[in-house]
Amino acid sequence: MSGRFSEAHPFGNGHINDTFRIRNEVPGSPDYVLQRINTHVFPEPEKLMENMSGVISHIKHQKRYAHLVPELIETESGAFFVKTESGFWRMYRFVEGAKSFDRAENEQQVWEGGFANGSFLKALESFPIEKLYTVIPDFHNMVTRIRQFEEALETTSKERKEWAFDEIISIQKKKATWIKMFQSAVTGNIPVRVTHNDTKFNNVLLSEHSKKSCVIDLDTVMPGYTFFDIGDGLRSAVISANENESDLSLVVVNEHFYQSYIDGFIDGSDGLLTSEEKQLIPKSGGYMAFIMAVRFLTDFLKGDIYYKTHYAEHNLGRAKNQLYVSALFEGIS
Ligand code: ADP
Ligand code: GN1
Ligand code: MG
Repeated sequence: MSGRFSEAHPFGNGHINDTFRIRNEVPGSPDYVLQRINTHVFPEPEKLMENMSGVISHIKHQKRYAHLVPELIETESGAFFVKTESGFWRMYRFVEGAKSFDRAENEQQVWEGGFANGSFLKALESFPIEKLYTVIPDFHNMVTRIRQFEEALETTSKERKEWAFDEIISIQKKKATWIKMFQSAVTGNIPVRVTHNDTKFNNVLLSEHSKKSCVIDLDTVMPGYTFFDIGDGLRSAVISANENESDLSLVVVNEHFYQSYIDGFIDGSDGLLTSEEKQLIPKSGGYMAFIMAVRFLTDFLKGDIYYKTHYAEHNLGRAKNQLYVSALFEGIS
């Protein structure tokens, strides 16, 4: 770290952690990003930081991929986090000349997003997967997510159940299809890889330079399947409005973006994907949008305890949006 603290202000649109940009008042010295880890979501932050620092170091040691992850700042005692009364904190160097977008603006951005996420998998091909902790078990397991949804249905208030009536029915109608897809995918011949697991479009800082974007939000890096990362990218990068949009007439799949994301991802992953993994791509966007709907609705039924929300029906609106997106993808797969 270098320079002198000037000011700190809340930054970005993440749903989980508290993020601040730290301005540096010394010209030529970098800004920093300070984050308080959400320990409700991540009850074992030390393990998460061990995963994250290992993954970042592995990628930074490969010249070709060094730009792909942010630099974590070490404390004076050599740790990558600080635990204080106010929480569990970590810091990165601010990535200059790059920006995160909640919604893609053009095909090139979408391709770069796919390329960055595909490159991330390739860069971690040689990472010793057995060293990773599973930070959130069954994170994208549909069976588990449906079970959590059904438990929430049992304990929620009558009022919330009535509010969410249509979305509850939609999930009940489609759950068997997506459980089946999950089970046949994971019992098929697909490799377990080191995956990112949170490849939402705004978790890529798009660079001014092609193929130099940076993947952030590495909290959930753990063993997973490629279709999680492709699907999460598709559901968030190729739709004309993001998951917060409540006017569904604005929610449309851009088919050019769709193909660009896949092309970018495949180019970035540089020969890594097997034909079985490629076969899952057409279902992956629908799968990930549906699992997001289940998770948003579960959180709504539980009283909005997981995701940051800005108004009372926010999670319900996100669930409605993602159910709609999932159905749109089914229409084109
Ligand atoms: P959350 O887990 O809450 O989503 P993120 O790690 O995604 O938190 O960070 C939130 C936002 O902060 C990002 O969308 C991005 O805009 C910004 N951000 C995070 N890390 C950096 C960084 N190293 N450089 C620049 N911006 C960053
Ligand atoms: C959360 O941290 P953020 O906002 O990038 C969530 C993801 C969801 C996403 C939906 C740890 O991601 O799984 O896809 O919200 N992260 C965690 O917007 O639950
Ligand atoms: Mg994020």
